Amino acid sequence: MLFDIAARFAFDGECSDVSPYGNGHINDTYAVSVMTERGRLRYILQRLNPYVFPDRRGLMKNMIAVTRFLRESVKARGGDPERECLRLVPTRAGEPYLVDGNGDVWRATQFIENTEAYLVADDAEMFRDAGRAFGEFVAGLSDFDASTLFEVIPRFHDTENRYAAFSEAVAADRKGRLAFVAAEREFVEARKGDCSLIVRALAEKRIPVRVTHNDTKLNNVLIDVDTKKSVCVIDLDTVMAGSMLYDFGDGVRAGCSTAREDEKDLNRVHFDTELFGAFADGFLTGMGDSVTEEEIKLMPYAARLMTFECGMRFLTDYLGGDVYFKTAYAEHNLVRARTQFRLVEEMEGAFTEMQRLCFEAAERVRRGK
Ligand code: ADP
Ligand code: GN1
Ligand code: MG
Repeated sequence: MLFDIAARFAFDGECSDVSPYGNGHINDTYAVSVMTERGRLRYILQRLNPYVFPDRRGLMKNMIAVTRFLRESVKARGGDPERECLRLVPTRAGEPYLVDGNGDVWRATQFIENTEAYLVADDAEMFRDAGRAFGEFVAGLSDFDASTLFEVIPRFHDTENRYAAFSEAVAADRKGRLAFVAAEREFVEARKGDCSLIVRALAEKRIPVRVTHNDTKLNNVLIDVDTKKSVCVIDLDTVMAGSMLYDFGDGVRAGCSTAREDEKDLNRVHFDTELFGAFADGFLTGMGDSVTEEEIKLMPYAARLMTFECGMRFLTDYLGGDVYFKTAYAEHNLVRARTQFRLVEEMEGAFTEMQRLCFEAAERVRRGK
């Protein structure tokens, strides 16, 4: 069946292998190998998650428009568009993606070789450069008209909305799991007031609406295995109108931990301020001079809030029966929620230092280092 799907894409040769690939929580991702006269070539084949993305046609329209635009931005700055930008491989019928007999949507992209998606950064330099790539991504789309993008997941980073979903999951307690999460529930409820921070700043126009990635975890940028430089921002499913604070905050959430997102031993999970400073520096460097004072001021708050939001989403999914994120075992979402809350606690403790690091990074970038 997978070979039949793969055979419908205009790959450069006969498909010899299709294997599950990567660590994404949402789509079904496969690496496809094909034999060609020049040797083996690889592609990425993905079935888009129908539960998470009801409007997969809108999603693909966004991806097509965004990659087309980014390709030009990469060329304009003298980069290599084949490595620094995703390229969709059309179907043999000439369509940009495939809809199968079940209504499932499949897409294929060129495999960007000699890169890796990291779950944890090797060091601060690697993470600084990931920040640079995510910042450049936002800057590269600054002239893209945000109003032309479909809102693939409505109110995706509207944390008030996420809190409401959490409260509904608590009230429904669909799987009888509420009894196991008293401490986590209390943790979330004590921070209800934080949820308005970014939505309100956007609504009051204190910060600009930008085209943002919205899912800037470290493994959504491919890193060159030799140079350790970030080559290509991937996973464009959630590119929508948003705030740079979402991208900065989510990047910190995912990358400033000393452990993996699903580490069970919380003694290993710490918020690393050195990584935070490096990411802030990289991100602001990548964004260039378009960043505003208010955005800079809110960056440390956004880091805390995006981490809190993600923990709340994992907990909501745990209560709702693991219908959204892929899980490998029954407590997986709870384990993930706990790591996020541990990071939030530590960020609360380190908050003054985070503010200092952000302002220093902004100063450095302003002075051109
Ligand atoms: P998900 O939405 O499920 O996270 P992604 O689009 O992020 O799906 O893809 C999952 C993983 O597949 C990535 O983390 C990365 O390891 C790998 N991947 C995706 N696209 C490519 C590509 N074009 N080249 C190489 N690896 C890729
Ligand atoms: C999901 O798709 P992936 O695995 O890169 C999720 C993000 C979460 C992240 C947590 C569309 O990202 O929002 O922050 O898991 N993506 C979607 O690891 O919900
Ligand atoms: Mg991903």
